[in-house]
Amino acid sequence: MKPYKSMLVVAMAAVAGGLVMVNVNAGPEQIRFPQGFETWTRYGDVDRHDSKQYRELYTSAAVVKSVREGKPIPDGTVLVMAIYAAKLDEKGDPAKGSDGRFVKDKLSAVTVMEKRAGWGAAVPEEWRNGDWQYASFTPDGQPNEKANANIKNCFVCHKPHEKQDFVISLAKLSGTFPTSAVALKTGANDVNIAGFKFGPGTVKVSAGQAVTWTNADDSPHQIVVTGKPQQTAVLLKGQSAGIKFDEAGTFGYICSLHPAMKGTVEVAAKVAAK
Ligand code: HEC
Ligand SMILES: [Cu+2]
Repeated sequence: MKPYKSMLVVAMAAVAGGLVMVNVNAGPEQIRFPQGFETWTRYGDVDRHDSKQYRELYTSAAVVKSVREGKPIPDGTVLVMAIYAAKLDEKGDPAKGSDGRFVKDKLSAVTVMEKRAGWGAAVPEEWRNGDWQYASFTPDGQPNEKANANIKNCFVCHKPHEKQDFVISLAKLSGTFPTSAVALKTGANDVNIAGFKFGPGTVKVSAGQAVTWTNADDSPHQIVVTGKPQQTAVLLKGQSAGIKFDEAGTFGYICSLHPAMKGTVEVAAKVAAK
């Protein structure tokens, strides 16, 4: 049994046995609902084309100040992501406001990450995120039991962002997020990622050539070739990366962060040199 699970079981057994509940410091139950988060500092927002959501990111003014001064994210930091449904147009696509951004509809969830010295110890090392813990709440501030029962998913998805202390929106927090639009690339082996879509959806190359992906979205993306141990790093806005295809064939790929994003690479056999 995984240590993380077993601690929960011990806690439940303690309750069942009528013993005094001890704080096992194990998981989402340690994180309190961030009451009044709407009045905290909003350091960013995200249009999610894939899930037709609009998200707002909040933390304390002190954390924003400290990170903008180049300091590490402090102990005790609470990051809140409020997830709203996006307003939809007649076609069912997210409507855009006068600023070109999604328009928020109803609040659907409040997710939180909180960092406290020692909290990481209860999390199995394979998916530990430093001293961060995660929790999800319903719009009325109750623990989202279903999401919290699968809390490992939060850790696993944030884990590739280890180099930025597991905070995916760190560039927004630190005020270094690029605000200008990314120039789309037009080479034969180029694929642009814009609006959570790969363009072109099918790219044709010859064996031995590389395909280069460029991320023009605010959200990060990561290419993973299906059934192969080939993937790019997580690409932040404006970043590019290539994958070389040595064998002829048709290869599917997805974005590991948004698995509904799919594309295809058609690799033709190498043409013999004339
Ligand atoms: C499928 C991958 C994925 C999973 C699973 C996931 N997240 Fe995230 N999370 C993201 C991405 C990507 C962002 C950046 C904002 C965006 O693009 O929507 C993010 C941002 C956040 C933020 C804002 C701070 C930051 O890191 O940028 C919080 C808080 C957060 N997630 C909490 C959670 C919680 C709690 C869970 C589990 C209930 C969870 N996340 C599960 C991908 C994921
Ligand atoms: Cu993606």
